[in-house]
Amino acid sequence: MRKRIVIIGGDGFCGWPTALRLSKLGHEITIVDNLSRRAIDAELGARSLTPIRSLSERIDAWFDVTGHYIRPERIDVAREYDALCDLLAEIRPHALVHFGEQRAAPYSMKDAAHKRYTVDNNIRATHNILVALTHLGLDTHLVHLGTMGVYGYDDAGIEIPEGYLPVFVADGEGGLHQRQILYPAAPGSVYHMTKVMDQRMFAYYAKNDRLRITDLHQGIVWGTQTDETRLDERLINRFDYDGDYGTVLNRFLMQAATGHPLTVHGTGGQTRAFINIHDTVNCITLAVAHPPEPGDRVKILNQMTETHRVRDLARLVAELTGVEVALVPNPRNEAAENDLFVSNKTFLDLGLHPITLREGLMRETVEIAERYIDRVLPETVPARSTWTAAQAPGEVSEAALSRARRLEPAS
Ligand code: NAD
Ligand code: USQ
Repeated sequence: MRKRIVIIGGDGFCGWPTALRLSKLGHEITIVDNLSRRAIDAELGARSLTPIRSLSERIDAWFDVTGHYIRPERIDVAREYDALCDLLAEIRPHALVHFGEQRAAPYSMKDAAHKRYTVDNNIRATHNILVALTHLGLDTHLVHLGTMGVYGYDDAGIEIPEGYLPVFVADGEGGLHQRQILYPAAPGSVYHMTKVMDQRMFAYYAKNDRLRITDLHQGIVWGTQTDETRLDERLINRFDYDGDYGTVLNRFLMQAATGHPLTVHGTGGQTRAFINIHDTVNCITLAVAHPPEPGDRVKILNQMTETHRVRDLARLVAELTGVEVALVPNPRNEAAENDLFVSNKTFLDLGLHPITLREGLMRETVEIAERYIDRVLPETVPARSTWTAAQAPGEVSEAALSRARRLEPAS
């Protein structure tokens, strides 16, 4: 069935390749974005490693290459509620995919202004969407990109279920009552905290207004290109590597390409969940095709394919590329070591064939980084945002940097 789909945040790293895939499948796509991510690059003096085109150039290129039209709408969904309502009333979408939030934990922890911006933007964006769908009486399936980070990394010693935890409550008279509760939240940054708050809003609107909601608890995304963004240079996806927005594996792959020592925070004992950008797109396509029924509780799916410890990833990348590993101070207030076991049963049952960390894909990502090496802004690499005054920036020592410079091949 051809669906009308609104993609909020469709100019971003996950949103752009998702918009292209859903458009290729024949759906009618509208991208809503306020281009705040591009503005934040300007604020930080950073930029995507890959030379991304403007949204209108991207959309024209997609039309040239495939004949599919994507409609762009510049709306700030956190602040322009009326414009959002007008658009949704006109389109009456079958599905709305919500990527439109400030998504970097380090950016959210910089200072009071960035904490406030992240909360204001993310909570208002999500609530505006929920209230607009409710008051317009739309039967739209809302698919939200949440995060594995809502569960926290507390070494629970159990497999993390998909959102809900069965608990047994003693009634004091010898009886035990089973309940399903949202898995206890333990966010590790102000950004992650907003995703916890999103969850509560979803639970309320699913119950009170019978909205159909899928919340995807996604792990760390790595890679950059998908089958669709690869079709034309003008469709290239963004690749963040700076200390605020670069996620760990992409940072390591880019650092390897430039001969920069890999910036392992602390001991690198943090275990995290990962997913390649190809599977992000595959999972969202599956989620859009399988909405819950009105009146169902929020459908929570863990969108990840594997877990890895940060220092093991660094070792893998070092073996692949010969780059040095540096243990730097951890700018974050997080457990130094943790294990992580996660269920991703629903996506496997829906037919996902997970793409796991493969040398080929890592090599491809390093090659992309090598191709655009001239665009690297070295001053943006260190992670300087600290969680509290007790942490220090994740900077590589001058000695390790000059050792790495000496090892660089002569050009
Ligand atoms: P991104 O920053 O590249 O994209 C987000 C897009 O949303 C940007 O284009 C931005 O301009 C837009 N946006 C932000 N606030 C908006 C607003 N108020 N109105 C309209 N548009 C707005 O981020 P991404 O990496 O594509 O992540 C997308 C979603 O997936 C986020 O919600 C994030 O929390 C989640 N997620 C990302 C990752 C990851 O590793 N990248 C992992 C897990 C979950
Ligand atoms: N890390 C390093 N070195 C670096 C960068 C990061 O050791 O150079 C470590 C961090 O200390 C952390 C881990 O790697 O322990 C992951 O950091 P990250 O920046 O890759 O991921 P995170 O901040 O958790 O955020 C990213 C996305 C966010 C998403 C989240 C999914 O930016 O939008 O929600 O991944 S998850 O981690 O599963 O919650």
